Amino acid sequence: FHKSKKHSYMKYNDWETIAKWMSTMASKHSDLVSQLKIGETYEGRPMYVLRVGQSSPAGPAIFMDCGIHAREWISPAFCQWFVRELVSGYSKDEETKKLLTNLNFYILPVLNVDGYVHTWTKDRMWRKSRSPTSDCNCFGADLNRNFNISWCDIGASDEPCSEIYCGESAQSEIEALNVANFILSNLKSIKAYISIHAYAQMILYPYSYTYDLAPNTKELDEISKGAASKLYSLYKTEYVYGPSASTIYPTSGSSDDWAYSQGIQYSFTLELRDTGDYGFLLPEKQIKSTCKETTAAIIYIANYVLSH
Ligand code: ING
Ligand code: ZN
Repeated sequence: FHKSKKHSYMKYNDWETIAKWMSTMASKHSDLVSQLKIGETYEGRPMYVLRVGQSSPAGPAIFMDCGIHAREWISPAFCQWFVRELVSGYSKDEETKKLLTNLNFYILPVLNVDGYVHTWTKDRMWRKSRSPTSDCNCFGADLNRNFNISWCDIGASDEPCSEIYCGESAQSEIEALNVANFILSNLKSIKAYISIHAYAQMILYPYSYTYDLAPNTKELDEISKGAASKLYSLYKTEYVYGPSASTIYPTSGSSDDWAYSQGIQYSFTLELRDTGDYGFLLPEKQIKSTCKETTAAIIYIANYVLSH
């Protein structure tokens, strides 16, 4: 027997608290929120997506994941904040109501659950998943190098001990595979893919695996510009935006490139605060402002997607 901690939007919550919060949201707001299990992690923990919206499951949807990298704690905090924002906005804000009437959000608050638990219990700076590798001393693959797109080519490593280890094969990691399968089974409805990371203050769009420009680069750049300007309007937090390869660094096997390769034209990765002062250890004092400004950016993207 142990008591689980109290959930707070202004604090970093451990996995058990987040899991409990998810089922509470789904039961308290059953008209708007449902909890879907998309599979289990390597260590056997459930992976849950919250579906938020009024429209039938076949309607247009936006998929967003948080916590693909374990130590980026502000990312799961944002997904939780955003779900609350949608739920509370539905009854008091016309824009949110319109969004939720016409589209669904599929929100995965913690993608890399095993890694996240590891950062709470053993190593705050853990990034990867927790599966065993061919090297008995090293665990885990970088889930953002494990997707089936130009797998283990540029900006990834085939060394199991590397922080950017691509894994044994494309989608060898059950967490990446579960996400890919969920997206594929809802491919007709998913219009946008958004992956939330930290830190760097950037809005990135494909490609990561090549310096070539994606076919709709102009449009992705316009959307990013609009989103960055909405974000800036709250607390003057400056974001840069552009194609991943040239704006941050080239990488292969990333989730946004994979989603894009499946025909999801609006594919983004956000790197939240900060630019390195605190890095992954962003103080809880900054959760509220970070989540508020990020919400403005995501709502901007959602409105764009809905009207196109
Ligand atoms: N940064 C990302 C990483 O996976 C990234 C950068 C974004 C790569 C989009 C590819 C695509 O390395 C962090 N902070 O994890
Ligand atoms: Zn990351």
